[in-house]
Amino acid sequence: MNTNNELRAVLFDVDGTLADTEQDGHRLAFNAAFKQLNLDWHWDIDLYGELLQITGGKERIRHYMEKYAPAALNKNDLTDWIISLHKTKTKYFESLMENGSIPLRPGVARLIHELRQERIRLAIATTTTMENVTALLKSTLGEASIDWFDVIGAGDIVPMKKPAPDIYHWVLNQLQLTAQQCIAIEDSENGLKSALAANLPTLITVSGYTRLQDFSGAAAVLSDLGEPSQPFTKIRGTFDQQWVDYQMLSKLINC
Ligand code: XBP
Ligand code: MG
Repeated sequence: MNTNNELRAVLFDVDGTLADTEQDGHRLAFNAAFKQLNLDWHWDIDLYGELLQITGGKERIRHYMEKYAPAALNKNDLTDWIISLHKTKTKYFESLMENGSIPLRPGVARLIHELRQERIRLAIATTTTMENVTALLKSTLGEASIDWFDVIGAGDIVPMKKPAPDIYHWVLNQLQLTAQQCIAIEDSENGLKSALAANLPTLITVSGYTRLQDFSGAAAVLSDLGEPSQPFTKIRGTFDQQWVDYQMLSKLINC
């Protein structure tokens, strides 16, 4: 194994990694869209945790219909209907973000600022939509932060969503970097599988819905990125640091 790779870029997942957006963000947005369309669907916390196995909001809606509301599948414009329902959901999610209802997770802002100072390139590789990414960045880091990311790979830009590696391949190609020069930061098993399939070293910070998932192959598994005043809890990995910084990420890509 080559052990002198130089860290050139950090590829951040969004949902569950930058912010814990699923339970009190996306889930509420889905339910608000169902209500607006007079659907008697309600995704409670437990059901949403089950549905999160399917990445992509449109794919998740279709999966829900197949399993719990099959009668609703017999629309002759089903695909367009799902797209329209998802657009409504995205509008609700954007307004939740504009209200500042979901903060960044511990250590995220600190690490982003530090990486910028170290001239390490930043990128995003996410299953959610570009609209949701920009809404979250604007509400937490300010409008200018969108330009801090050299590449933002989001949603339908690729044909196959996580756990397929497509989004990470796309981002690496846009960065013109090799996987060995980068590290992915993820929160879920689907995200880890996607990043590993693209040969990316991957750091996991578990989130509300993912803490019991299988993170085999991760470079390290932590409670979060940590702060000097609020060290992370180490779940798996052999290192002494107590918060994630540029030096720790540089070591992790040479493990
Ligand atoms: C998590 C997802 C997304 C969100 C919902 O994305 O799977 O589908 O749950 O967002 P990430 P959309 O890769 O950032 O963890 O409804 O826009 O898909
Ligand atoms: Mg995620």
